[in-house]
Amino acid sequence: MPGEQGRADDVLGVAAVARRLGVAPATLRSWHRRYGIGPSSYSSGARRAYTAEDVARLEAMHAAMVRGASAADAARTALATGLGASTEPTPPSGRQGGRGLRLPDAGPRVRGLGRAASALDAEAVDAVLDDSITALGVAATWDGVARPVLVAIAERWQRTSTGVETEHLLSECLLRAFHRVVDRAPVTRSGRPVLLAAVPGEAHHLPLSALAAVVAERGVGARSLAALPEASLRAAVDRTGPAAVFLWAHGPGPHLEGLFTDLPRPRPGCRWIVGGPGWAGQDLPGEVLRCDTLSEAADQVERAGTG
Ligand code: B12
Repeated sequence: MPGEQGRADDVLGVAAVARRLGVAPATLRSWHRRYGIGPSSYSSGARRAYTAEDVARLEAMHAAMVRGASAADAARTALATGLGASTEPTPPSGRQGGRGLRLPDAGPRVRGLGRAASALDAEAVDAVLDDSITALGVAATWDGVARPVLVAIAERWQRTSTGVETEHLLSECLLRAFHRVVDRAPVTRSGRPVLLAAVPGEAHHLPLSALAAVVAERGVGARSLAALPEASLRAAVDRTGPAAVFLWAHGPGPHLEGLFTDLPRPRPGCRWIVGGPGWAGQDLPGEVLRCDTLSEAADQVERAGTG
């Protein structure tokens, strides 16, 4: 059959292979440079042209990473076993999550993410996150894959005062992964906008980005604004007239209880929702709903935003 996959003279360019694997072209170039896994007949300066065999090897590497191997281990496995390579990841080399991260009983995705983040391998982190989001969705990726690693990173920092660079790298990759979801998701459900923001001065706003991505997956249009000074938060509520406002607070603060007093009250009514450990013990107005989990918050925001 003409155009059949796998013919010996079939070659693909870097963009086509990247699309097929669901990674960026830059990732493929970097795998080639770093791990020697690329087009078999390549001379410096030429365009990369991948044969079916080259693509099969890359697919084996990608599958091994997704199942928990580090990029380096996955490349070694794919190169060593040749075409038709096993997609089993190389067993972890003793460190369950990379450089002393404690991840007991974690599955391969969590360990893979821990290792990639510890190695500061942003491309591998992106690959694990994108694959997980495609397979499981944002909420399950946040709760079941990303959060365990973040918690382990924080635990290691308390134990050893090391790893802030890992925390920063993983945070940046997570923010980018969530933004990619929001960018790709069309708004399919009409209604008044919802406003997602972190409380003034709050630097920990990853859960807010996760929420924005889950809401986007559900087709609801949201304005996500991270942390705003109080006056800007008031202006944002005033100008968008939202159906719901979700406010995230990680850290506690004396300013939190009073925050609602000065916020405009949009007409028709607005659902006020808060989340995050910062709200614990705060005496909130009766109209404010507190959510403990990402899914609960997403359900509330979705209900208000579509209904
Ligand atoms: C990522 C991170 C950062 C990132 C934040 C990036 C970003 N844009 O958000 C960066 C690198 C910027 C950062 C900086 C700092 N951080 Co920090 N950081 C974290 C870390 C690892 C995760 C934060 C997070 O996203 N938590 C959410 C999830 C992962 O936590 P969780 O417990 O599983 O979540 C619970 C709930 O929040 C809820 N939940 C989870 N997700 C969602 C979503 C929704 C919508 C809802 C409703 C609920 C919900 O469910 C869980 C069960 O209760 C935490 C550790 C931690 N465990 O939280 C430290 C942590 C918050 N940071 C800490 C510190 C000290 C700092 C720094 C001062 C120093 C440092 N380590 O770099 C700076 C200060 C920044 C500042 N200017 O204030 C301390 C705070 C200690 C304290 N009590 O004050 C922590 C607790 C680490 C620790 N163990 O010491 N940090």
